[in-house]
Amino acid sequence: MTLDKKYYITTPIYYVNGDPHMGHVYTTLACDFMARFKRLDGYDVHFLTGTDEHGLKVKQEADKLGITPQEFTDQVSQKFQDVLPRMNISNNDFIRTTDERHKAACQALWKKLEAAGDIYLDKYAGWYAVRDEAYYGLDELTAGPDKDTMIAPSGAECKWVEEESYFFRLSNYTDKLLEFYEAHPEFIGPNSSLKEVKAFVAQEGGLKDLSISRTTFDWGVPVPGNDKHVMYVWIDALTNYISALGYPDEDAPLFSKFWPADVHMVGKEITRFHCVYWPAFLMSAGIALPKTVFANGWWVVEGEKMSKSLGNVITPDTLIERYGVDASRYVLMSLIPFGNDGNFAHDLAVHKINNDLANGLGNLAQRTLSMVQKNCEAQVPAVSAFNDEDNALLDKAHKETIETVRSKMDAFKYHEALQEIWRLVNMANGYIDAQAPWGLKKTDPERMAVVLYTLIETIRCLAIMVQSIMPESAAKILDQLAVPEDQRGFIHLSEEYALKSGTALPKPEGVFPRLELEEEAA
Ligand code: ME8
Repeated sequence: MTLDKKYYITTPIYYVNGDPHMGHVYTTLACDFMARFKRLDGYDVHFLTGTDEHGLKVKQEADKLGITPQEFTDQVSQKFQDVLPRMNISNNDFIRTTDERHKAACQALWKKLEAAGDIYLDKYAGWYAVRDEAYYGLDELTAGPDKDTMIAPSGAECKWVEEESYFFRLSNYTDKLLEFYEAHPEFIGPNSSLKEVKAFVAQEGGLKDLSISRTTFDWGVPVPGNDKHVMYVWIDALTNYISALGYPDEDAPLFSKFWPADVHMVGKEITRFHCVYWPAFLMSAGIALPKTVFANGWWVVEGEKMSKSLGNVITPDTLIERYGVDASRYVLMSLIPFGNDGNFAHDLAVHKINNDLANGLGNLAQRTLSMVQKNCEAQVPAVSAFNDEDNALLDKAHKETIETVRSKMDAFKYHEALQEIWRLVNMANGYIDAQAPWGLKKTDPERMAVVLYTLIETIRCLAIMVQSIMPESAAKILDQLAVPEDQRGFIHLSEEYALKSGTALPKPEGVFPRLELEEEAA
């Protein structure tokens, strides 16, 4: 039997109206953590990210700068692309909504919806927020600074807009969507998002038809057969998940292999688009639905919402300069339970890094490897018999930890997955203190060898498991243990691939430096 080990994961495609910041990096990193984890677990992974480049806002920004929207969007999209290697993101593709492949896919999808009888032309009048690219109902709005302006729940200013518009018959999908959520509770996570989406769809009177074209600007994908209209930015944006796989060619190698997606990772503010509109479009077009949409919560910084005006926006560079790439990755994924909102504060980050990395895993590796270097002729020590304590640690390293971690990852409980790995770090640090190998050199060198072997074998397993979150540091540790590059997958955690006595080990070097809080605060 061949296992169906393939996995398709996507980030939202980010708007090009601002520079990339910690929030964007967070969702992308959550996908990278999973993508790397699945690859190490033997899956064929396709990991997609990209930029969302159409809409009135982009046009307005470009006009302000006196450049074309295409020039503007080329510049900003490049910034999002440049961040990826800096954060060691392992995406397989980067989609831009200005790519020709994407525009063709949007038009093909549109024609499918039209052929299904779900698109009609009418007039739209309503309160529109350019910032959110969305219309709001009067019941959602509060009074603005003047009579022509209202304020959306997001804080965006809304203006009254009247235009001819194509509509999608979203009202046809109320029951179908509710039935779908009932049959597939795993479609939306976490549970708080599921509840919110269900409540929206189950609203009194059911879903209203959705305006899906604009005539007031032309920076978008033209509606097939009516150039006066460009597509609503969300129908355009959502299509990225299939255009990048070669849609409309449903036999394209990527599409036939990877669709439906295993997970669309999104911020919690855009679940409505991903869990209501997107599945309705796909149902209408007769395309399979993604398996899961998982929403991450929102970061605030030192208790405040990140904003340009407050000057508290944390950029990826700030993180990398302060903490280094791997520690930044670790801290973002371990500070808060994934799915919850969180407060990012530098003192919390420094504390976490020092505690878990410098004092935890780093210290364990450094002191063990130095002892091996000094007392075992810089070789993997010879082993005689393991006792119960050795076996308890080794069993956890070889089998038990990865089993729990795998189930936590599949439930998007990243924070608990990491906690489970650190349970093993703590157990190993407890073991080293209890066994006190430094005292055995004179009294029982054979036992010292067994203890040190048990420890470095545990460190080998730890390093294999942390590769998905801290790829560079893990590789350094695995190099220091002379683990062959083709023996670093989760399958190699088993005893069969254990370190071989007599293997020469290079001189160890510390992998996780301790950070100074005072200096950080300054
Ligand atoms: O919404 N905390 O793009 P966008 C956590 N183009 N995550 C954050 C965050 C924060 N403070 N700030 C941003 C769009 N994010 C659309 C998406 S998809 C077909 C189209 C993350 O540039 C989070 O994932 O506004 C959020 O959903 C995304 O960035 C919003 O990016």
